Formats: sequence, structure tokens, C-alpha cells
Amino acid sequence: MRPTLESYRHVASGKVRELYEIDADTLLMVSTDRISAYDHVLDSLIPDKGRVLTAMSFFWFETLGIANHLVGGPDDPRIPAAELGRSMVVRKLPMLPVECVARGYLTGSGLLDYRATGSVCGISLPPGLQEASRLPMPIFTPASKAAIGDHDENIDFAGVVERVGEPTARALRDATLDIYMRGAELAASRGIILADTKFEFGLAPDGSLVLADEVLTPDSSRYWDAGIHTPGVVQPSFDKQIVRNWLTGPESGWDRTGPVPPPPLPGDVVARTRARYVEAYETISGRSFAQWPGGAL
Ligand code: PZK
Repeated sequence: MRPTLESYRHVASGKVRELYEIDADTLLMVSTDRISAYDHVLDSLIPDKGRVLTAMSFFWFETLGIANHLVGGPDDPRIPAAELGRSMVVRKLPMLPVECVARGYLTGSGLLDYRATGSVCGISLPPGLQEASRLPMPIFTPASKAAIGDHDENIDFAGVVERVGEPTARALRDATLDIYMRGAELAASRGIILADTKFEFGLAPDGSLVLADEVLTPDSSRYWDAGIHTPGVVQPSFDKQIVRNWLTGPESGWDRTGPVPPPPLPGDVVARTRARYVEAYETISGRSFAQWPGGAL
């Protein structure tokens, strides 16, 4: 008999995820079907988004084969029936206070920093790079974790050393670049660009790094279609572009620069976005989403 979610203490909310305490050593991380766009969490849910992202994290944890915070599979008996397929049972760890970002392409805050200074997180880049340019080599661009609603602030490597000490800072940089390169290579073999991604690490009792949080999901990464990659213009998001196009198009009547929250999405936009998440999972993993726990039956 599976427990109910109400039997666990709620410990934290993210924009689209919820964290519960199972016991002193164990947490339940639940990915919801919420979706954010333009810094708003939308009123509309994307059915199965939480299960798809959870399936992707499990795929990557398994494929990477490195120390991670999982302590059970997707059908662990501690997962409530209603949360099956969208939950991870994880080891409660002391978390390192650094967002570990790797970038292979220039966009977002990296591009803004480059335009202002010619560098990103203290790493000098060649002149002439543009939106969505591939970088000469992947770079470690850490950020300090901001409160919910605020944006993380990019920091340089010395800032990481201040926060965690030099040996751990070096280990974080090496692990972040190594995992990014492995993920990007696999994605590239399936026609998808992994432009950048963010990892979070905890510490094992012996001081070694443990890969935590969600891994290489579309919420923690930028995935682009390699077939249409065009430097110089903002790339469509593999997963969210249908939502963004509708929200910023004439149909929505929404002004993303104004104070008004976004309107609910039309049913066809929801359905096409759901299909896009499933496509991302199946393309990257080579697995069928129909087999993932928590589906019908
Ligand atoms: C932990 N978050 C982020 C916030 C979420 C997730 N293994 C761990 N041990 C202790 N703490 C965390 C983890 C992990 N991963 C993760 N905050 C704490 C977060 C809100 C909802 F689902």
C-alpha cells in the first residue's frame, strides 16, 4: 500500500517542482505539470510534463553512471500512487551553494555579459561572437543561487572558491564540463543541440561530489534543433517555443512587458507542447514514453 503525499512534510516549492521529506535522510522531489514562460508560471498545465522531465532525469542519471542522489527507481514504494512517474526519491545531502552552469553556445545571460565585457564569468572570449554562436570550447559559468523569483547572478571562478574552497571549486568545474560534454555529444548524435545546462551538487559524507537536482532536462537546459541552428538569431526552444510563440503572437492579447500575468493557453497549444516534451524525451533517450510509470492503467 503506497503512502499518500499528505503523509510527508512539504519542505520547499520551486517554480514547477515540490520537495517533501520522507524521513531524516530522504526527500521526495515531485515534478509537476506546471510550465513557466517569460518568468511567469502559467495557469495552464502541460499534461505529463512532470513525468517526461522525471523520465529524462532518470535516463541521464543512468546513462552518466556517476555518483548521484537517487536512492530508488521511478516506482519506489515510497512514492505515492498519485505521484508515480513524476517523482524521485533522493538522499538528503548538504547542497553546495553554487549553480554549476556549462555553456557550449552563447545566449541568455552569457550573451549579455559578453556584450558588456567581452567575458562570461571571468572567461575572456574571442571577438565577433553573436547570439547562439558555438563557443570555441565549453565553458564553466557558475552562478550564485538567488531567492525564488530572482535571477541567479553569474560569478567568476574565484567566487566559487570563496563559497566552497579551491579543491571543491575545481571538482565542480571539472564535473560540470565533463557531464555537459557527454550530454551534448549524445544529444548531437540525435540531432539536438544542448546549448547550455545547469547542475546542482551535494556533498557525500566523504566530501566527494554527488550530482543532485534534475539533470539535463529541458527546464535545466536549453535544447535546440540542430537542423535549424542559425547563429545571429535567438534559437527556438525545442520544448517551449510553441508556448512562447502563442504568448507573444496576436492571438493572446498579452503584453509581456506589462504588469498583467499571461492568459491561459488554448487547448491545441497545450496538446502540441505536450507532444514536444514527449518527442524530446523519446529522441534523446531512444526510449518509448508509453512505457514510463504513472501512465494510464
Ligand atoms: C534540495 N532543492 C531545490 C527546491 C524542488 C527542488 N538531494 C538533496 N538534498 C537536500 N536538498 C536538496 C536536494 C536535491 N536535489 C534541492 N532544494 C534542496 C528544490 C524546490 C523544489 F523540487
